[in-house]
Amino acid sequence: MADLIFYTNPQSRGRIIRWMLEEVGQPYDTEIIAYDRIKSAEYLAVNPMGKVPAIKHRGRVVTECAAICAYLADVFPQSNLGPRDDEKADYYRWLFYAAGPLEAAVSNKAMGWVPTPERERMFGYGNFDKVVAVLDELFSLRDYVCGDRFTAADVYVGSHIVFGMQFELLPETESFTRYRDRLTARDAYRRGVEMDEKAQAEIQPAAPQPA
Ligand SMILES: N[C@@H](CCC(=O)N[C@@H](CS)C(=O)NCC(=O)O)C(=O)O
Repeated sequence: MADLIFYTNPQSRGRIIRWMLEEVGQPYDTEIIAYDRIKSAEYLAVNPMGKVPAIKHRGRVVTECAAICAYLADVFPQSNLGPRDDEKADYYRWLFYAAGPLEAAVSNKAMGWVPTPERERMFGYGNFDKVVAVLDELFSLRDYVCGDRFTAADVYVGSHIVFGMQFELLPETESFTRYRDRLTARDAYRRGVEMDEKAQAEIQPAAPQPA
């Protein structure tokens, strides 16, 4: 048994962590949590939020995709996915920006909750268009979050861009499209997608075809 356990459901944000784990390249065991088991006492003992993903490493649990990405980059420095000193400002800035303002802006927009201009100051993201414009400018100026090198911040920020475009929650700007194509061409990304598709097929075998 590996000392790293990955709790996930293939149709969840666990796809972010699957990708990260494949980038890291260390052995891990996967425990698929079906949605009808997600609030079981057994899984609540791992994550009291009853949400996936989570990891357990050497007996310690980490939840929250952004934290898991940063943690894995940290504890496996040989993966070279953590920030160098001169990359730390961008790395932490955009990692937290994606976990806070970006995630809130996208999910509020998806629900149709748009703050009035007078209320924007209360919302950490201001308004959705501003969030998109800031990120669009960032990726017009650089290939990766920290400049010219892929880091764990790209797994997390990039997942928001890739899945946001896939679910039509973010616009297909030129810079987002280039960034998405660069990320989804990575071997680890592709392996992760294949593994999750296989896991999904095992949970939900294809319906028999009519004769
Ligand atoms: N803030 C968490 C969000 C996790 C989350 O919302 N996971 C969803 C799947 S994408 C979930 O487990 N939903 C099941 C439920 O809430 O019952 C993270 O970044 O990991």
